[in-house]
Amino acid sequence: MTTNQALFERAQRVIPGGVNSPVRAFRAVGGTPRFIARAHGAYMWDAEGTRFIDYIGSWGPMILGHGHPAVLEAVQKAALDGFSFGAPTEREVELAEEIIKHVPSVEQVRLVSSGTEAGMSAIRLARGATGRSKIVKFEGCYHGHADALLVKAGSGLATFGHPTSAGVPPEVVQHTLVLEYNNLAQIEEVFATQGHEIACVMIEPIAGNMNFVRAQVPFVQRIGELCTQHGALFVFDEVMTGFRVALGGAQSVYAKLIPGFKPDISVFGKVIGGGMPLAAFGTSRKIMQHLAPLGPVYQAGTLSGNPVATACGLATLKEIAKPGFYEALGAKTQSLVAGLSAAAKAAGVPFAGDSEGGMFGFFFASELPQNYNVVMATDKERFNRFFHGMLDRGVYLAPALYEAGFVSAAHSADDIAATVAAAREALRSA
Ligand code: KE4
Repeated sequence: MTTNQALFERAQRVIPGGVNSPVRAFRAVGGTPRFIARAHGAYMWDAEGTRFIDYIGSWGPMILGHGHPAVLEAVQKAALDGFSFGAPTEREVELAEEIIKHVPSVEQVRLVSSGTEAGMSAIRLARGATGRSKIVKFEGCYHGHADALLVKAGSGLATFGHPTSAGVPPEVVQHTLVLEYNNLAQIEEVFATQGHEIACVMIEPIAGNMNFVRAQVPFVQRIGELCTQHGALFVFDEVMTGFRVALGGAQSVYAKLIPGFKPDISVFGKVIGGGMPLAAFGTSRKIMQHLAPLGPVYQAGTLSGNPVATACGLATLKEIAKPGFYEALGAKTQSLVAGLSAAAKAAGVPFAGDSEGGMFGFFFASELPQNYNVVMATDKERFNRFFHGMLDRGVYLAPALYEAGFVSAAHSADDIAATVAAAREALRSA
């Protein structure tokens, strides 16, 4: 039997770092990545036959668990009818209708193949629709690897960002302002001085790329007000939170707390593809009039709205739209976080956790961080020891301090109990 280590060595000879996406290489936590052979329900099995309770869920898409029968059937049937046509299909329309049905702020969507593509296109659309170049993002939020979004905060508040990646020329990020998440004073100042030049503000409403940090309600409300006041567009990156934290995404959570709240543009991915390459961006019909082939903002994709991927996404959305789905998923996720918290308390370890719907996060810290710097100041070494202690006990958590975790409908109460039991042992010995 080929071991994970042997596969990793072989992979590194032909794929940079042995992976097709950096976080999979376990570099943040150390050790050898597990090469997954198969998955079903709440579980994954690696190349050595070891079973793991899966809290990655492909980084969010697998909200039903792996191999849901209705999804599997839909994909198999669609595949028999053809993989890709490069022409419109009815199912793309059905999926667009289903997304729009659950997200009142969206009147039209464009389907694409990845969250990066969706976020990049949303930015281009915001710039084209407003005729402005400047964009605002927040430290710790990840919106995919489009050049203009690989930026860290500049030296001063109103100065422009610096690239976080080699290969991104400084002039490409010169229009990107990076502010501190949950910092009201900074967003007020930037709009006071540059509001008329800002095309959009892009945010992860619950930042799963900082593990789990909620945008505070007054912060979200104020950004919405300032965008409206200055003619900028508020972009909600719901690639991770969309259809994951609630059927209407994080925006439906905030709409309950901020009367009449709606983002201008929404970005989706992950769950809407059900594990296949599919993402989307949506907004009002008025703003979408700027997009090709109607308007001058170009955007395209060979596999956009792919017939097999749309079958996977549509079957997934049909299942999660069923009554009680999110109530059950949310309660299960809360029980997991409560169990981990109790285990940490029993071990005398500082712990702060949170969850919304099927998304959760936790920190080895006494309280929940509110921004990137505080997240990165939490106990990383303990996190890494805990990660490996859990992995050794058959529980696969996110292999990085700054990543969120995901529970699926397939996780049973026994799986949650087994996870908490493993945590008690791992925390005692770490
Ligand atoms: P993709 O291009 O990876 O499909 O989506 C980019 C993206 C955009 N916006 C948000 C909020 C996201 O979380 C992501 C991707 N999330 C990461 C997990 N932190 C995907 C995992 C990976 O990079 O391998």
